[in-house]
Amino acid sequence: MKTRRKFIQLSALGGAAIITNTSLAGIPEPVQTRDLVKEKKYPLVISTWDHGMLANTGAWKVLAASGTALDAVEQGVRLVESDPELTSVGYGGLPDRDGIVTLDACIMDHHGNCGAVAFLQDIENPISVARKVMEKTPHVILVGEGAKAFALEQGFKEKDLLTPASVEAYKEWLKTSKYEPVINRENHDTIGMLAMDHQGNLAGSCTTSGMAFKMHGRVGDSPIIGAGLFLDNEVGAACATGVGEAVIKIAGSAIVVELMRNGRTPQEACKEAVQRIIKMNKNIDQIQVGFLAMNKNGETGAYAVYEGFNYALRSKDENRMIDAPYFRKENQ
Ligand code: SD4
Repeated sequence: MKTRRKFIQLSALGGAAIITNTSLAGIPEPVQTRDLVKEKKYPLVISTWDHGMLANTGAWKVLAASGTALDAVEQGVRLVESDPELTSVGYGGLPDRDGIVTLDACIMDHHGNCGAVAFLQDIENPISVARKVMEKTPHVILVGEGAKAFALEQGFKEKDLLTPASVEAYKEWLKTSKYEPVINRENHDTIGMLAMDHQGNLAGSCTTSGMAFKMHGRVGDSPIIGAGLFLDNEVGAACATGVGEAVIKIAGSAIVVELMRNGRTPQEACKEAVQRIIKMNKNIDQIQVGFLAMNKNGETGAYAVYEGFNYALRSKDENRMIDAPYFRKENQ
């Protein structure tokens, strides 16, 4: 075991230290060089798309006050769920092909506890219901009427989630759609959020109104642990955005975390997961998927099929948007 005195000597070398070994002849030999004093990069929060900036302000309030990553990822995405201007999440989210707003969300903590709701209606903040599922029930996922009844029982208020703008968009869609649900590249903007708190613990959340004008009853990747969100507190965390069907088929976020476990950086892991999606989908022309990841060192990365995916990062030093690398340009 390293003694305190030895540790101080090594630290005094200024970060990069030479670890020595004693040879048979008794002569110390350098055997490796490494950074002993890693700069602490957390607390830290990242989240998908432009609305990630708004979400990060909520999460940062919690993290800066030494709150937990779990509270941060809940409070952060609630702001996006409650914003009527944002048409892909919560209140104001675009409805399904029957004109009904149905919401999917999940949340996960550093112990691997998780909760989710799917096909939830008339409740503004599905992420908070997902957290209650995690904390107050022996289950992981509640759906539809059961999820709503549970939410009401927990004190959530019923609310009409349609806004004048989303009703207008639905009427426009009806004019040309022939009631056909479509998979296309425009159907994205789920908010996925990953945070690491002062303790170095991870948590994640993911919430969406899903693919606009989807079939009634359709559930995407966002509330599915392992698809839309996954984390392992020893390794890192990942979340997904884009066409949920494609993400589910490769267990997307779980794969990204496993790739990081095997030594990939967050960006390399996201890139490899995207490559799998490209390989398995003949109709990739219509499929945008982006992955976002963070490892336990506080390194972050992302990758997407198409140009245009970005994420927001907030730490003590930074508050900015970062463009994700991609395989294809928008006009391809
Ligand atoms: C889904 N992944 O329901 C979601 C859609 C989305 O950004 O908006 N993702 O498939």
